[in-house]
Amino acid sequence: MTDLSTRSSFAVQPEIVLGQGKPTQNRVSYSSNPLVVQDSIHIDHDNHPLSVTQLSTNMVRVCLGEPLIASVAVLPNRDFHNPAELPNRIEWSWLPDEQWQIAMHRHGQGLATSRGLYVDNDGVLHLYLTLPDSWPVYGLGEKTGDLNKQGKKWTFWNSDVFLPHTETTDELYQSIPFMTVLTDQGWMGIFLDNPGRSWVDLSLTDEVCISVASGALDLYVFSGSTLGDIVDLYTQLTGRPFLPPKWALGYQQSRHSYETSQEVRAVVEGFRLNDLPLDALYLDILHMEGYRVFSFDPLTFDQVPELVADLGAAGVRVIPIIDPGVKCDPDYRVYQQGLTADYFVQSVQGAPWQGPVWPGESVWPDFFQPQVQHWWQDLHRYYTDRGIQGFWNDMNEPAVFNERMTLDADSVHRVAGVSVPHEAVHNAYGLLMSEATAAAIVEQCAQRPFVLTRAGYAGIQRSAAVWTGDNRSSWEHLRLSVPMLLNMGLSGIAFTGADIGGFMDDSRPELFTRWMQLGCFYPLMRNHCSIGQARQEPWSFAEPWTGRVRQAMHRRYQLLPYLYQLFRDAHETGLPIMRPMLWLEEQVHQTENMSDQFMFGDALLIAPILVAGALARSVWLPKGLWHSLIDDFPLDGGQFVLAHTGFDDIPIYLKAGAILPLAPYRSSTQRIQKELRILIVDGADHGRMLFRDDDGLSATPAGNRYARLSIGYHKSAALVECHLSLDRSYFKPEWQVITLGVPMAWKDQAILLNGEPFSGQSNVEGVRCRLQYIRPLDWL
Ligand code: MIG
Repeated sequence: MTDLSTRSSFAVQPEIVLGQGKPTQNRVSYSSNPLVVQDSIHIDHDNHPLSVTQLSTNMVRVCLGEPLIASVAVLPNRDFHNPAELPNRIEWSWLPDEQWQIAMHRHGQGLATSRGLYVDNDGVLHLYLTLPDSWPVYGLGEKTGDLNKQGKKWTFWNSDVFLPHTETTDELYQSIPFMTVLTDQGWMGIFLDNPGRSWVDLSLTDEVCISVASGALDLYVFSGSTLGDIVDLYTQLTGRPFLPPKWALGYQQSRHSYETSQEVRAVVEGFRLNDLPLDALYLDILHMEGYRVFSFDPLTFDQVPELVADLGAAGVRVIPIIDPGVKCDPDYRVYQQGLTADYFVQSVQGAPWQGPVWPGESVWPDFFQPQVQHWWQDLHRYYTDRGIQGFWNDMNEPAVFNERMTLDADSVHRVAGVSVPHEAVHNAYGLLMSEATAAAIVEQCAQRPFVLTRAGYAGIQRSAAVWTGDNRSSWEHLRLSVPMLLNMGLSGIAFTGADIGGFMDDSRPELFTRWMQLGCFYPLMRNHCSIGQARQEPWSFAEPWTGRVRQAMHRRYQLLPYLYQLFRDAHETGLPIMRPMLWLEEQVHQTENMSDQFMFGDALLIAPILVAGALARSVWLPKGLWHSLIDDFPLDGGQFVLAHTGFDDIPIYLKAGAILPLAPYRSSTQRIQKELRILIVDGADHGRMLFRDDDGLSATPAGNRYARLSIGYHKSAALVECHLSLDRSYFKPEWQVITLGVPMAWKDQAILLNGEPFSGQSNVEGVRCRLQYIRPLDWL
């Protein structure tokens, strides 16, 4: 049939499977003929009108039924850019037995199909699509298990799961019903936009069933040549990740809870005494007065502005936790205001819906109303007036200490003047809270926001970083974090991390050290631990462990310019920072479920040690040449290698020929970075890189408002020509020296810099430029 020889073709296979709905399900049949208008198709139906719209060459929307609320995930923008040349026409056709097919066309051939819609006795809508079991599936947000999500039924319902997260755990805090599929002929993406309860059932044989409990079955289907194309399209639709302030890329320390300002000061001092970096310190729920949000306990946290200022001078930001539950207390201003203005979620009877959470009986702001978001945003002045510039949103699934673990299904949100039951919009709650929180920072601090959230929905990447909730101090949870964070990255959320060291249970020296060694490659590097568990500040396990931990933490700071570059790429293109090995699309059968190693950008390969006692592990090296960071030894890729490592480090490989922007170690991103290091990894005869820098704090730079440094090199038998050009006209970076670190192997070669012999010292656009022969491990 179709000519599918090229990788760039759209690839939902046109295979129709008829009549397999469960007996309790009734097929929804469409008897009228479709109305076709330009690039869209409509079919009327009393309950489930169907519309298909081509949004771009690579994107089609199929909506069955009417959405209950305007999407909180999808941006109003309709100007999509296509990453690849792909089919450009959709067509509708009836098939025998009232089945229908939606085809995206390429060379006139049908390529996409569905076999119909069913509704079961509970009113749940199910749509079956063919999907061979051999096509691996990625994404689906925050889920346990391996990288490939095939073979299970996944539920989307934001839940506070305190029990250990295991392979059989399904619902977690985030709901991102978006998956990417590696088909026979390229990549496909499917995004279900429904903020109520939904399911993606991949446990069926050669098909997927997508279901929604309420509202519309609103699907976006993407096609692309690469996995990156799909993530690009999805983040065009739902928004790119926000560009964080530089400080948020530093090391962050948390504990439930640092209980007094004295304790906070002592912890910060511990970092200094132990020569460890720190950029942020969290205040968990015990900072509040009786768990009232927007308060400090006056006995334990007096003189907060001084505390925040002193920590600021030490290069440390203070990040308080904010939960959505507002204590029912007639003498409490937040409760009074919300009550008077009618800002809380209602019960069916019309009074504010009440339930128990940390402060006792509480009520929940109805973030679906813009005026409630504004009010909440304003409340943050309590903190921003005290110098605080970052926030932590917890319990925003929302979590309630009742049997349902959340608000009643029939509690009422008012969305654009219409009453909507909580059940139908539950998963959007945390996203709307985080948006109000991010807006507070932008408005009140006039700088980039940093919000860390536990709950979220598709689009959460626009406003918040995400951590994976209450993990445990166990090797299992160390391992679990890798595929979970990789799939979150493929679901549009670039800024993620798991609690380093583990939240519940006591961490142990070896586990903690291995976790820090991995955690310095989490986009979010945050150590957090529960009340009542053993201390796990980085020095808690004494030598020789602290030294090992220190090395990992220092490395994080040396890598910050490279990491910031990755964050900028994520912000501009949606690309994840942690990438699975199959991202490179080589020998896919080998890498399609590789859950224990990953790429950190495209220049570093990280193979964490995930097993107790292990001093060696096997590592898959993709094609090309790779330099082990431990011994600077070049290895040929396209094979597994056995990497020996002690407790001091984990296997890390640098891609031959790569150029990495690095920095000397600093104890905080707030300490001046006098030098920029440019590391050229041996093994290639040419390379190029563009590095852009800015102050890392003021509102997201657009257009030209960066310093730009471009670096290139060409190597021939006897000569290396390097080119370096710097444009500081829009921003003057704080570094005054650029050190070009070149391979030892270049020692017997003549090196030219911008056409002149380069022996050691030079000057580029008023910035001193030096040459150094180094091994990567000298700088990392
Ligand atoms: O009911 O604020 O996941 O990070 O330390 C538990 C106390 C509430 C859950 C969060 C955790 C936090 C804890 N919170």
